[in-house]
Amino acid sequence: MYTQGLDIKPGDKAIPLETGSSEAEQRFQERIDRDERIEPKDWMPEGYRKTLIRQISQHAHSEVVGMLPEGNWITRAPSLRRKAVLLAKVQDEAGHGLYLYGAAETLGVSRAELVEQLLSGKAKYSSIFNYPTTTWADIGAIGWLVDGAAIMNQIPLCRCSYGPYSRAMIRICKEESFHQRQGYEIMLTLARGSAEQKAMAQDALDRWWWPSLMMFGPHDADSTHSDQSMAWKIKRFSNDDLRQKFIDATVPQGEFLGLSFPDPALRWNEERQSFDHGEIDWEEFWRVIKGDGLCNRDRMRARNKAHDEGAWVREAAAAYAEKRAARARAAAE
Ligand code: BYC
Repeated sequence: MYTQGLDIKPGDKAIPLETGSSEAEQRFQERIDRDERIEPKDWMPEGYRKTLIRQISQHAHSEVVGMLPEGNWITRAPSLRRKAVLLAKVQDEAGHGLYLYGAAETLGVSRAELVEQLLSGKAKYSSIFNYPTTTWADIGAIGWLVDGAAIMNQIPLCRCSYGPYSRAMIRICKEESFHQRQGYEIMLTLARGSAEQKAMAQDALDRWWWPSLMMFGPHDADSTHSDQSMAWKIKRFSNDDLRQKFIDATVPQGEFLGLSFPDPALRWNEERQSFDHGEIDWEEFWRVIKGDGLCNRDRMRARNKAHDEGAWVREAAAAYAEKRAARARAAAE
């Protein structure tokens, strides 16, 4: 989701609301207001470009780091079918990372620079991937809840004002939808299985519910970027609105599973036609984001190791590309 290299600290209203101070900015905002897509070669305010690089790269990093908790279960999936499906899902996440790095590159930043920001710990990625996957049911809970939250957050991004990001999101959302279903199917199988399997599903829901709600970001009042991102139509809904939509869609799914949610304040509000819920532990949210979650250090170690061990592949690919280019040059002479 983010490059801290851009120096925006939580709590800052760091990028000022554009007030149409220049003619170009005013024309830009008019294009946004008409729901036109902004393309890479179009003029854009520097703040718009930086906001997109921050969000798209944070998103790309999340996809790549997100492969780790699930990758942990590929060798221990309970059947060949489950293993094949999980492998495909984890490969999809790598693909999402690639589309998103590609979209960020259209804004004039290199992939190497973005990856360096992740590996050095400067860049943020989603808080959710700093929690451990301790049982097979966690793979079900991640698909159901984490991919479910991702879809709720990402469907509106298919209408994001920046063309390359919105187009990448269309394909990503289709794949996320398959991911969500495979997770729910695992939960359903466990919930209808033995008492021990049902207990495992309940335990996974207990551990993943609150972190999934944190994926939507801080309360609107504490969200640094929402106002400007909504004015630019990068974001179409606020963090709290999307979180509420996710709760309203997910609670009936949990009830169908016969599981209970770890929130005693969760109840249907007839007047609002929505679920009331308890307060998120924001202290935990900020602690995880700042690098002190259960798995932050492990995740960074694993990504750095993979990067170092992949150096020969990057070198070989660069040498091959150079050889082909030299051959093409020689043929053209
Ligand atoms: N975790 O002003 P706000 C996936 C940061 S991948 C970490 O509201 P914004 C999947 C935020 O960056 C899931 N940091 O920010 C993959 C900001 O810090 P800075 C990733 C968070 O950008 C594999 C500060 O808090 N999805 O689904 O307007 C397998 C203030 O927040 C988080 C995306 O990236 C967090 N949860 O709104 C399965 C979607 N929340 O930058 C699934 C695209 C907030 O000022 N991103 N922060 O230092 C977005 O939609 C938005 O960036 C957010 C945050 C809604 C997440």
